[in-house]
Amino acid sequence: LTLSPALVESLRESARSGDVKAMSLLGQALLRAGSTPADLREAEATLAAADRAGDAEAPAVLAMLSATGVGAPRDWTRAMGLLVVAAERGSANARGQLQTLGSEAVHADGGGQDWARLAGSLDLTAWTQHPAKRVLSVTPRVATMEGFVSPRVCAWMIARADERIAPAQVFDAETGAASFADARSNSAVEFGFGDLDVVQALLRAYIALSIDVPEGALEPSQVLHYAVGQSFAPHYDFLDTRVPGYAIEAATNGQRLATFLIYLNDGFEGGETDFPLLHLRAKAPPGGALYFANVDAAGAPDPRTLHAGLAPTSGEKWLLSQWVRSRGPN
Ligand SMILES: O=C(O)CCC(=O)C(=O)O
Repeated sequence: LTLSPALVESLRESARSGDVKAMSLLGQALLRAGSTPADLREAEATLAAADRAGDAEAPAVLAMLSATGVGAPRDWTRAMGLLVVAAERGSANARGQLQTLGSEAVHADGGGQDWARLAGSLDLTAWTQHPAKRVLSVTPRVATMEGFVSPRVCAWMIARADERIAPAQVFDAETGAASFADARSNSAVEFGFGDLDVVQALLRAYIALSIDVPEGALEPSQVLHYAVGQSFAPHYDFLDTRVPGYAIEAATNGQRLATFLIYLNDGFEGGETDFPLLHLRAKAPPGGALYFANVDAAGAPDPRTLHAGLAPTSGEKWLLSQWVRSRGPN
């Protein structure tokens, strides 16, 4: 939901005159890219007013704020409680999140529409334990983690991405702009702050924990889609600091230390992540993660990390791609 300034202003007018839907939409629009601290405060106040007036979506957005810890300390219990309120008022999004996060035992027991029960069954301990890793290469570090997330989380991420996927772009160091290139024939969607939800907040926290980096070092997550024949040609994820544009980017937002991939589906052939210089081709079952360092022990770009997303030869491939910086933005 990205709106022009004129539309935001007209929503503000309607919200002032007590239009609850306008309050909720205004709150959501204010959380989109480029929001200032003042936008955030206005969004919170507007969403809280919409929530008090019984809006179904506002509590789901407030749940996201609680889950990300933006504006107030992170509070998972409050976030889940707000999702239950939204679900009970009919929010399909909140219902989907609770079904994604609830335990399989509750689903098996017929509790798949029991919002409070689903919320209560969230196993927070499982999201805060380091997953087991299998090291495929020591230097540069390449490792897999089986069953990193559940099939329900994979399905949720595919559905969120499928709503607005578009051809992938590459970052141009000369102009600093994103552009389309033959090197990437696949599609991609990036999840900015306003696109987040409780499921994604948990996922991002878990990724950061599993590789021992602060959450602030995670770039916006992306979901990639490859149809048969589509690929991401061999490339590096580190910022080559010999190129002035990348040096500025690395100095501003940190070097891209690592790449964390989650395979979201199966039913495709080919489509491995290929490391030609390491003679390694990796692919994980759905929910499995593949993680690799892009820099050496001294933090310098490691050219051995050259890698490609190979084209599926049948089926389609969905992948979550998480680039990790050396620190949060300056
Ligand atoms: O699709 C793949 O397997 C690789 C993705 C990739 O290269 C990246 O996200 O940097």
